[in-house]
Amino acid sequence: MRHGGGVSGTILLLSGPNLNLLGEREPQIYGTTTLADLVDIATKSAAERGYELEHLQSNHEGDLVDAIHGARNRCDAIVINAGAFTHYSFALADALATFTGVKVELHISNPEAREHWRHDSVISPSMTATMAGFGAAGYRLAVEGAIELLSKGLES
Ligand code: CA2
Repeated sequence: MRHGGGVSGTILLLSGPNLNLLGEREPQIYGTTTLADLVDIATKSAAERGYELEHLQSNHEGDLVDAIHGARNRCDAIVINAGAFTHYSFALADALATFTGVKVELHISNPEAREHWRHDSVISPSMTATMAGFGAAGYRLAVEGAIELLSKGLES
């Protein structure tokens, strides 16, 4: 989607349940960075490449579904850390399947290297790409990767 004012497009960053508590607990897994810091990293990564970034965090599945619907035909890419919804939300998987832009699944940790129940992502089949295990840097890399895919016309 082309935007006015010299902006190349819009990326929607979505954060799922409990991510609002980042920086407060489990620093050995998730680091000491807060969600506000991560959003800042992603916003700067997008701005450096001419994109604007919107962010929504919610602990409620339906809010995230509504945000995905609202991004259809409006945003160019979705970067989503769906938190634990990654592992069981078929509603998010279905919603993401309706979004035809670039979709990047993002995780701070590497779920594949953790408990067995984290190994399955039910949203992955709806996604263009996955970025996992890079900690806070993943927020920069996921945005960079989404824009790289957009530049190659690799929307799904
Ligand atoms: O590594 C990731 O980014 C995850 O998506 C984080 C989710 C987890 O359920 C996924 O398996 C992997 C959980 C986020 C919980 O965030 C917390 C924040 C502060 C303290 C405790 C948990």
